[in-house]
Amino acid sequence: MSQHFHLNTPLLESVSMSKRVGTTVYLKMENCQPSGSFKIRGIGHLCQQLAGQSRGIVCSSGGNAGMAAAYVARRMGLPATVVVPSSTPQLVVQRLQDQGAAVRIVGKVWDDANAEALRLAETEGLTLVPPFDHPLLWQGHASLVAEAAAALGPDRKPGAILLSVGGGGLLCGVVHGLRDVGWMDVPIIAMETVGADCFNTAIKAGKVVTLEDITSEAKCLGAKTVCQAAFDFSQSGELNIISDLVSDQEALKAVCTFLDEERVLVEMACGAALAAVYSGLIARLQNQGGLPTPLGPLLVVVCGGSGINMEQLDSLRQKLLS
Ligand code: PLV
Repeated sequence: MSQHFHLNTPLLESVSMSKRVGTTVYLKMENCQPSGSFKIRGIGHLCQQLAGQSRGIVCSSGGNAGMAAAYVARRMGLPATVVVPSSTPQLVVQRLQDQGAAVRIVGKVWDDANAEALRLAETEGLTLVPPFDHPLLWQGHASLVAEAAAALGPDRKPGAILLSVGGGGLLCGVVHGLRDVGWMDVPIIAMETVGADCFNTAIKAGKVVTLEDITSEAKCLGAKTVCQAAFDFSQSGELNIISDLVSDQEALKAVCTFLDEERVLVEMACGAALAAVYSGLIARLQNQGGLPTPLGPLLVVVCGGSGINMEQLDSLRQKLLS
């Protein structure tokens, strides 16, 4: 049996969120993972499958995939190189280096950093760890649904699952997890910020498209193109995926409210999902018939993120909320 790198995270009931939504809200606390986000589930699994004999790994990242890759590489005794775009906060670069990774800063957005990671994998013979587009990542991420199902018990099922979408790896993993536990009738509410909205744009266009630029401050949602598998799930008719957007301001306010009410600091990438609760989107979807009334328990994936501290939060507040 190979060892797991991820933890079985707590499933917490949020009284204040439940009051706002009018149904019980459960928080799957992926911020508690050793690397600070859910990414370690998929990346741990992928590295176990692909990097056993590797001379080192290379990962392109907005930050959190890199944190997971660096953590896993350290545990496996492998060197890790993480390529991040220049939009990545210095605190993330420092945290990656503290985790033992060599950090390269290349390009303006994740897509530029990814091109460099592909080149390094090729020229240096390193194992490529993609942040969201790989079936082994989805298989690894699926474990969060199985854990939630075990924690809820045999007779309970969510009325909906709320999560954030960057490149779509978390979404694909949750779909796999829903399939594994027989919950394909549970709708998924897939949130992005305006300006990092490759999934929503693809749905509106009826095909995968590449955004011209990332203009949102939620840099960890900032892939210009959603992975094909996530788009295909949205079109398959196998399950109900509701794609919606919040502004950067709403995502940041959600981060602040979550800190006040749950005493947990998360990134704006995570705030995008939390904002669906705080901005009244769930009720709006119910009124429009997109979600049933009454709604069963709402399962929120608190995806977490390491790219935030008080200083970063203050500067985001000054930039977006003043
Ligand atoms: N972040 C990726 C992609 O960035 C990364 O490299 O870390 N919540 C958090 C805290 C995240 O860090 C990410 C992805 C997501 C949500 C979205 O996950 P995805 O990409 O699997 O949809 C460009």
